[in-house]
Amino acid sequence: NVDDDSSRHVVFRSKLPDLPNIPNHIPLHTYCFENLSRFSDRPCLVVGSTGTTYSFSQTHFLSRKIAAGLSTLGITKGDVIMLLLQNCAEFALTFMAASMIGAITTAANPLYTAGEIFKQFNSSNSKMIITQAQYVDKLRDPGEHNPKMGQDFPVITVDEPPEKCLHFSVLWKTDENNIPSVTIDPDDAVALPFSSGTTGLPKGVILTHKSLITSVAQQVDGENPNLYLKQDDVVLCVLPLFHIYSLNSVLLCSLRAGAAVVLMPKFEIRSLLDLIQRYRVTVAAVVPPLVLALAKNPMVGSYDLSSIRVVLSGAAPLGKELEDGLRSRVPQAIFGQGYGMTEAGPVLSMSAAFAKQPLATKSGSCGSVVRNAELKVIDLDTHYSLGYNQPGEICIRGPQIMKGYLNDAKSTAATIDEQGWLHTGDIGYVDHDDEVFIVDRVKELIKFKGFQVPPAELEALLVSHPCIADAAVVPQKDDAAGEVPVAFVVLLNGMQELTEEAVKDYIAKQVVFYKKLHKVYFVTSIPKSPSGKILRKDLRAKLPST
Ligand code: 4UV
Repeated sequence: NVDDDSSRHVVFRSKLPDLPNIPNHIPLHTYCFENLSRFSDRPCLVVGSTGTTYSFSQTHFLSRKIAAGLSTLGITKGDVIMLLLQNCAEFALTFMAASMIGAITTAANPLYTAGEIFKQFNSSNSKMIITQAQYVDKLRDPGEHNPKMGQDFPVITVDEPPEKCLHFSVLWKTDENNIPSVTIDPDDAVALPFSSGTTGLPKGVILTHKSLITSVAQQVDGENPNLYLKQDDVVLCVLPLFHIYSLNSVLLCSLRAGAAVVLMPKFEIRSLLDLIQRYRVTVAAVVPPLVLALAKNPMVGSYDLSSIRVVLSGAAPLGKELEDGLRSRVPQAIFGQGYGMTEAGPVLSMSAAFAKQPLATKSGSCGSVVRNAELKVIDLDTHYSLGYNQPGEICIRGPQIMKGYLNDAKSTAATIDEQGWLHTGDIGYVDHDDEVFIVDRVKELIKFKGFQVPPAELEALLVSHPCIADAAVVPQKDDAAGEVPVAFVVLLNGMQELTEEAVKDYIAKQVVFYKKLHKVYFVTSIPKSPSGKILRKDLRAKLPST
């Protein structure tokens, strides 16, 4: 599976045969609902806590109604709407609805602070927010430069609407036949997740109809799908839909394949186990901290997890010990990893053990590159591509990758090169069995339990403190979270009384829980390259145990 030409261009391809045809010329919703008639009465969205179930035909019908409703409220093609929701049926319905009218969804963590929400809201030029009553207070006092809710943009809640908000039912009052007819180009955006990529602040990642269809097809389509989902599968949706992993590999893949999705608003071990047992979950998409909980929590022993046939872990490195721990709890399940990056559409590689005709895979591998895509590993200095077993930066090319960053041509050009290769900032290698192994990360990004923590965002907040002259944030290894952010801080002359606690508090007030600083080291200067880049490696080397 290696093409080796004279220009030192070593390209790795999937171990599974390419799909002869990916229908990525149609809109995403048409593609996802294409096979609807084969399973229209089967369960599609199952609200775990209440048991409320929407069949595929109901899901399609309600998405159409909401599409008409969004349009009645003034949302038109190219507009962005923001979802600030825990996992719920309304998330899925609204995402599909937006696609139907050519609108774009940007989803954010509902636990974000007002500052974080408005950064994304403004940067994406969102036109409305759909959320839950409990998060509305954060939107009420947006500060001077931000738009005002109710006045500048509507806020819709899926539950009892607080003052100045509309109830979600406004969206399904319109006749579904009133969906405006829009022409959707495969290169039009449909999702706008935010990611800091290899450097800098979070940016809007333009995922088009073509990108997401290609990615879903690479996983679940064809005679020998890489991720074989069947109509009688029950897929666990505990990972947040506002992150691309769950949106793509759980929701969109299940819609396409006709599998049911059991929605869980947030992770809590007892209810998770209860849902797995009650709904006979067959496919569990998880992240390493969830594997840890399943492998170690004594409660697991009292639940029946025998229905699980596939466990897919992704979004952060998974230790072998953890994997073995979970294997002993669910011995019947096939266990493997997926490797994704928001900008990559998102899936780069996935375990071929999940295929319809499964292949043997090694523990620790992130699977084989997805079908109809090219992966190469390049030397960081020479940029030559490397052969088997040689670690370097992983690059990916194919119709699934992002179109680019929203309004940021410079960052786009720094990430996707002229030949169309997306540079991941991950260091890995491909072994002789065409399996991808990730060994390190050269990009700044910190991952706390799979959540993105962009150092540049914390550094900008730190230097906005009146007593701080300079700052750098780097990851420190952590057993429970994988990595946690820690800061190196240079105080302004004469400001020496600023304490570690005060710095931590200052940041904690402005960010979601997983971006909080775990440690602050006061230093006299931040090491930088001649061009002014922070020498993060030098700082990481100063940390205990790394
Ligand atoms: O941009 P992001 O937050 O995106 C993700 C997406 C992950 C997945 C995983 C499986 C899927 O099926 C899927 O649809 C999406 O995490 O963060 C991207 C960075 O996270 C690290 C790596 O540094 C990426 O560049 N990462 C992601 N997956 C893995 C990983 C993994 N399996 N092992 C190690 N690091």
